[in-house]
Amino acid sequence: MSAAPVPAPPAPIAVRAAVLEDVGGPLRVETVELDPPGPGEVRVRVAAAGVCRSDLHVLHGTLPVPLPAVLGHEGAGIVESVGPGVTRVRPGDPVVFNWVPGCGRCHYCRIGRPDLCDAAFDMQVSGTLPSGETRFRLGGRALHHFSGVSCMAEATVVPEAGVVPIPPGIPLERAALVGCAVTTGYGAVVHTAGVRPGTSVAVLGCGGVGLNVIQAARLAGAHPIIAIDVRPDKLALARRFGATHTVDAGRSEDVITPVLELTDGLGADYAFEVIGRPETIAAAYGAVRKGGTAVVVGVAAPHEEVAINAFSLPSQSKVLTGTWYGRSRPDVDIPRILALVQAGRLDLDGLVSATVPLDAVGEALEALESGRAVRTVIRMGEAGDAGEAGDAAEGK
Ligand code: COD
Ligand code: ZN
Repeated sequence: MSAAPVPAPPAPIAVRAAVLEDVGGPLRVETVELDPPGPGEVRVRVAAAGVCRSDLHVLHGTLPVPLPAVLGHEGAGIVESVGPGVTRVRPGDPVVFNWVPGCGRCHYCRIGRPDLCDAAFDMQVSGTLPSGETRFRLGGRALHHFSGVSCMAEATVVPEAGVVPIPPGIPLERAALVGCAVTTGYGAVVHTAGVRPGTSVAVLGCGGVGLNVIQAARLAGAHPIIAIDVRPDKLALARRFGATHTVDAGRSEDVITPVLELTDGLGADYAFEVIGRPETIAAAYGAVRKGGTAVVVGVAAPHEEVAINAFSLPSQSKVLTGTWYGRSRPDVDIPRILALVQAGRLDLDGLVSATVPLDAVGEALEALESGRAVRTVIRMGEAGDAGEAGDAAEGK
């Protein structure tokens, strides 16, 4: 009598991926091994990845994560295979990546705050999947995952909760941006601040995320919407996304006085800091009226502190709060945002500065760093179509 044959374990596949070995770079595109998905995991053929400033923060070490790692946390693709126990998606499903995959079991998930999920946070810190394992290898060495996504690669393995299924037919090169920039900006306005029609909004920092704060504020009916940036080209873009007034912070460091002037001397009802610097966080707090709300979207380096006048806390009763991934519920928000895009209420096309192949990821990060690019989209598996990363918004 012979034992039943044991099926051979599925073989890893070879994929090209953007690998960061050390802080400071270089970020190299390498051919790496990718294991099949384990229990509760999904392998996704990546269609497109957006280049976000947080990837740049990892490169510079201001967002410390375990290295070496495959970067990328904003993207979309098609499910290729699923591991044991996966029920929410099937091979062939189009998905957007969710970089805060709530575990559904911790205190924060149970109270309806998956944005604060302990397991998702631990996963980001450990650079692994929730199992504690990694699925990428280079030359026999394990590579870490970034935010459980690592989508600057032709394919990746993520936890089941790290993908949100989306309706078929939506261009994945645009849906990719909903994985971070759009959901973060929209959520900051809709969930964290709860902006009401007719209220005033100031936005400090009009990059990929800040422009989405602006267009969500427009959607919420805010007026005025005051855009503040050091770059005139970003301010021009901000107007296209719904800003009614602009303040050039490159001309004067004092951005509070212009906000007061535009709000009858009161200050804005809401201010959003979308840069990640102590000075601009303090300016956002200073730019809101008594009882108003300042929302910090940007993440400063871990050692930095913000000075807030102690007397103002009780006497002006302002709310100073933060938002992580726009305090969103990605399963609900991502399909909702895509429906708004399809209805013409939110703009994704105007965010895209260029579309490039994976090999141009280094140039795309440089274009973001220099301020030339808003979002560069990396199209996997084929040549890009828009020349140099950092050109003006495509077709605009
Ligand atoms: N005053 C006004 N504007 C400024 C100033 C200043 N002193 N300094 C820079 N700016 C402008 C820049 O000109 C630019 O337009 C904008 O601020 C920043 O935009 P981007 O496009 O460079 O950056 P985004 O929009 O891609 O990202 C912004 C974040 C704040 C989200 C990001 O930098 C961040 O803090 N990331 C860490 C948080 C995190 O991990 N998030 C997870 C995924 S995003
Ligand atoms: Zn991001």
